[in-house]
Amino acid sequence: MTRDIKNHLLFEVATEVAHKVGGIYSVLKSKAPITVAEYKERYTLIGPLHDESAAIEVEELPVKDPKIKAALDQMSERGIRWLYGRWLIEGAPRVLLFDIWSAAYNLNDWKLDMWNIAGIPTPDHDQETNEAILLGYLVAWFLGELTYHDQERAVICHCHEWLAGVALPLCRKRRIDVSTVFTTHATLLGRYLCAGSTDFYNNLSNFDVDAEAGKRGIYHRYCIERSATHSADVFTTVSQITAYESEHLLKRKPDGVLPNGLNVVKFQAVHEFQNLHAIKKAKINEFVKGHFYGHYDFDLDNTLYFFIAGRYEFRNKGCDFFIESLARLNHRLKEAGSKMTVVAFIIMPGKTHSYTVETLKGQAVVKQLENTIGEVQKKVGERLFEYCARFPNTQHAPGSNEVPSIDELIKPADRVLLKRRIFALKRDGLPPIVTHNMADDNTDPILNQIRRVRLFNTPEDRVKIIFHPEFLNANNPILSLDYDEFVRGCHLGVFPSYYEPWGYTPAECTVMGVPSITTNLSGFGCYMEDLIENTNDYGIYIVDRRMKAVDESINQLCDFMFDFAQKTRRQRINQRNRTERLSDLLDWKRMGLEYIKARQLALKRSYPDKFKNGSNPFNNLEALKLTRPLSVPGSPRNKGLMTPGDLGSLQEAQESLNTEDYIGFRLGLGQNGDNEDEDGEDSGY
Ligand code: G6P
Ligand code: 1S3
Repeated sequence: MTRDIKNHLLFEVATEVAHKVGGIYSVLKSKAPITVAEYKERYTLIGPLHDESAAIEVEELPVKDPKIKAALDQMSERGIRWLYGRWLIEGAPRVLLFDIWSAAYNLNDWKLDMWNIAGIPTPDHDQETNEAILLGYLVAWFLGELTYHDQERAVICHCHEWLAGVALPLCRKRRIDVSTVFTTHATLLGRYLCAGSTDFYNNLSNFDVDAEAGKRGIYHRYCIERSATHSADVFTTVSQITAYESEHLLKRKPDGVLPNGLNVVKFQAVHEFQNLHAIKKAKINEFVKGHFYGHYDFDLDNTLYFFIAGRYEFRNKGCDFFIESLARLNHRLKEAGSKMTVVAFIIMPGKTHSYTVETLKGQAVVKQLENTIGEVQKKVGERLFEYCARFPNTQHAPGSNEVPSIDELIKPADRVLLKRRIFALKRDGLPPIVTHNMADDNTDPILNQIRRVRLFNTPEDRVKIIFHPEFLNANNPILSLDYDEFVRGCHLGVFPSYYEPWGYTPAECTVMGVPSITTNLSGFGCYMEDLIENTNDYGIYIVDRRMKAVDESINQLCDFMFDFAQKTRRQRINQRNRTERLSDLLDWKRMGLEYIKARQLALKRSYPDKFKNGSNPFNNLEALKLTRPLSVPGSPRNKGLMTPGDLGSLQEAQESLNTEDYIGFRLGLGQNGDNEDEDGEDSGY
């Protein structure tokens, strides 16, 4: 069938549309502005309806497009409930959310169909799989109706992750006239195998994938993931390392890599992010004073805040490495007689009951002290004024213009009050490691490792630990900061992941000008290593977890942290400036290019005639061109011209789409030379 390729419709399907669970939400949300700029109303995100999040995130709108409306009306007639509207985020993309449970009456038939058409078994008890099936069948149903009602425009369906991938084998089996892309953000088996004690990367080509999936009770899920991978016109993943993993575990070499970007917001004044660091750090200081009450014997001017954050996957996210290397860092700082204190935060949501009484008390006693001091200060001020202003002190007689003694200003009653507050700061035990009552305190892997390495926040320790087993939120009573505010206030993010297909955490640090440590097993780490020489200079430290033995890698991580702790304030400020300059490299304006290539390749594979003899419906690229980022990146030395996701056959699409033409800028070869000397003068911010 001939369809209009150039004005095609784009649907992106995921379970995290207007519903935050993890990284895919960040991908879709941050990418929305550039995709809407390109597609306007031809772009719709599809996902399952979650009433609570939709109520906050989505504004309902009438369906204007008559063809989409016709398709949805057909489904409504058969009892399907859906919500169409505008996602209330930057770019305001259209969303179509299906109430998957309104289709539950079909579940058994659809499961049987899955078995008949694809040989995929689906056990009853797996709720997540049932939901994936309902969503997949609804999406395929919708696309079938749409392509029947709209025979003019081509349609691209881009599915993210196995949970949203069931529609892909259905589209293929039913010969629905759509072009498809499947992006996996992690493989099921990869996540499971890495979480165990497998030597994953050295054995990638040897795993008996079916048996491994079977042993872990995820065979049916794995089948869905694999069928989505093989049915899509174009198969992609988020990094080279996950591409390699996918090739072995999912048995298809990805056509390309679609790395994750961020919606980089530039401040009017370049130094604004440095000011923000100081403001947010002051808020963390407040919390620290409360947390360590009674043991607050270190100088906050010589204190560094390090942190790890993310989904609580102890080994995959490298929390085991972090704690072990902190213990080694503690030892080295003590040995070196360092005056620095490192407060290391672990922000990973675990099962908890509530904040501990000790945690709440710490903030309360410090607050009380602050209030009392405020009252005394006021009284002292009044007394001082009275004394100085009154006759005869204003006369120039000998001895009459003296300032009052401290005892005249702070009266016995004030002293009693202050003493009471100071006594309230006495505590028997050490400052706590964890801020919450954990549901499984005895078996919690993080707590157990902290116990093993004996980092108990003693006064001698130069490294203190605070485990906050809940995501941060400005409305929390204790550490009342949103995550990004907290990151800004910290000095170093530490993410020594073992399994990390991309890794938004270090990328987010980078765009906020906060140095971070990552590994060469994370998509982000490999991407930066490929792009920049001497990443350390730019505050991107990459631990080698590929070629080094475990002990060596932990030492390397410890070295990075130790060296960082030796830096002067000026050196830290300079390094933050450099880190922040890398942010353009992570902007969707650059990364989004790979999505465009993937879509063009999908169209080319579905409609080869339209691209015959080098012709290309997208030749007039003017309409697609994105604006050049406002500032050119600083000094990263490009290791050679490449696009963010260069790999495999996505190059097919490059005959018609060239990075230079499209994005209009090169990595800062020879531009904006970075002459900052580590010890040189900083510009004052
Ligand atoms: C920012 C502020 C400076 C402040 C510095 C503290 O750069 O603009 O005024 O002195 O942060 O840096 P530090 O690394 O010690 O937290
Ligand atoms: C996945 O989320 P995760 O933290 O489970 O997808 C993210 C978005 O692509 C990615 O950044 C991350 O590495 C993956 O692991």
